[in-house]
Amino acid sequence: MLPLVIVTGLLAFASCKPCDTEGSNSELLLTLNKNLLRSLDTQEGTPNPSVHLALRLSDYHNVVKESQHLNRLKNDLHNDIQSSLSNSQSVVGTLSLYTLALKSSCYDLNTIAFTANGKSEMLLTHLKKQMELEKEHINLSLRPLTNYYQYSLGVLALCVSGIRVNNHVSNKLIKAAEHERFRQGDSESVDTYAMAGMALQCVSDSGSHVQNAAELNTALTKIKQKLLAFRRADGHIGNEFSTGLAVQALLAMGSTVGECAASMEAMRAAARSNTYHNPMAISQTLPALQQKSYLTVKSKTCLNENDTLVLEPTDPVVVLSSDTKVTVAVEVVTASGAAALFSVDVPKGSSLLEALKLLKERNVGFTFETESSLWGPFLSVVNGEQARQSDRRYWHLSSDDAGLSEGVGDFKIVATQKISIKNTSY
Ligand code: B12
Repeated sequence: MLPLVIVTGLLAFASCKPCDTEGSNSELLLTLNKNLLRSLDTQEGTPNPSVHLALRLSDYHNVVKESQHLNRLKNDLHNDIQSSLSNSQSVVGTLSLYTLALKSSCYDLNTIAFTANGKSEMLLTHLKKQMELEKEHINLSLRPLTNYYQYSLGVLALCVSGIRVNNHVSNKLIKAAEHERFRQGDSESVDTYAMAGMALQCVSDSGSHVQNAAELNTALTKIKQKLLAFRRADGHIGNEFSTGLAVQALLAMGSTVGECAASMEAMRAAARSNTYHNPMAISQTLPALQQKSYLTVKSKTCLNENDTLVLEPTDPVVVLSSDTKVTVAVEVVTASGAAALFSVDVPKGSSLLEALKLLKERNVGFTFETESSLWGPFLSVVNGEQARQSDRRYWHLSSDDAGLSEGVGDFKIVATQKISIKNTSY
């Protein structure tokens, strides 16, 4: 009898192995999904449209929390965009994410309006106008007012909302892809290739771009080749934070899930090691892991949704600061090239932001300011010098000559090291 039990047990174990992997994968996705949902309650400031979009694209929902968040977007984010529009600031990226978020909740976009120059017009009319301004700027300087990532978001948002994108507008994106103008700082921007790929695929699917169909196809092929060429040995495309968008784009452009398997596994491995703790990072990765892309918004019906996503109460996390101290040397290089070096001891595991705060408190001549953004605090002023995005400058963060792949809020100091903060043009 005993051998039979053992054989049966072994068989059960063997046959369950593949489903075990699937089981642990779906558990991982559920954890990411819950973390994203939890971020709605914990994140301060303006509600995040990218988080909303990812929650809405997910297979599992908490309909009550999602509709409460939709209301917050319609109030708080809406007011933010309205005041930027009133100050004639370019908001094409935020406006596009807001559009995608509303559309992902199947909200009637025709009921949303903004006022500018004393005139109230519909959201999509504003988006179209903003895109025209961006396009004019490209005519003048080969660059949009904002960047090609936001320009792509604009094309995507108009397209998934069923608006025919002006040929001149999409042509600028086609040309930029052709001439490899998608850059972030001094390197190519994988995220931008991905967003442009999704935008142009939508335009291609809509069939409205008959005039230049051949050029559109060439651009799509080029973007796909580029994304595949950015693949690293570990499966990530670009870095850990661009892989989600890159996989979304590849799926949208017709790659099979099998072709993206290595990148999917790379993202799962990164998720297991808690790389995606920033809600923004989860929001760009989770759709890809669930084999979706932002293009899915176009056909979203919001019917028969699985409303089973619930948050278990969590014990309050007590973060004990480490007794071990590490030293951070902070080098500041201003626009004129003048360098200054500061140093501070911090508990191991502190964020760079915490280290900079400690340094500031010591009154040794180091000061800094941050601006809030969807990704968290963006370092904008150091020692009184502002690196203005309007002048196409920013404070670039690096360690040992390699650019940090996270900002000041997320980057953790785990060993004694030197961080360079350099006023750089892009
Ligand atoms: C364009 C871009 C930039 C431009 C933005 C200016 C411009 N007008 O073009 C510049 C070159 C300044 C830039 C800088 C940096 N960036 Co950047 N950037 C992007 C990109 C491609 C698009 C951002 C965007 O327009 N979003 C759309 C709008 C609607 O959202 P938004 O939040 O309002 O956008 C603003 C902020 O996101 C802010 N911003 C841009 N990058 C970063 C990075 C961090 C950490 C923060 C807090 C804010 C921030 O600038 C945007 C425009 O005003 C994203 C790609 C992505 N997947 O999101 C990477 C991305 C956000 N950047 C990234 C990084 C790492 C940086 C740097 C830290 C690089 C470095 N080593 O110095 C610095 C920020 C340093 C600082 N001073 O705090 C990572 C963030 C990953 C993470 N886990 O935090 C991303 C995801 C790229 C990647 N795959 O690695 N970036």
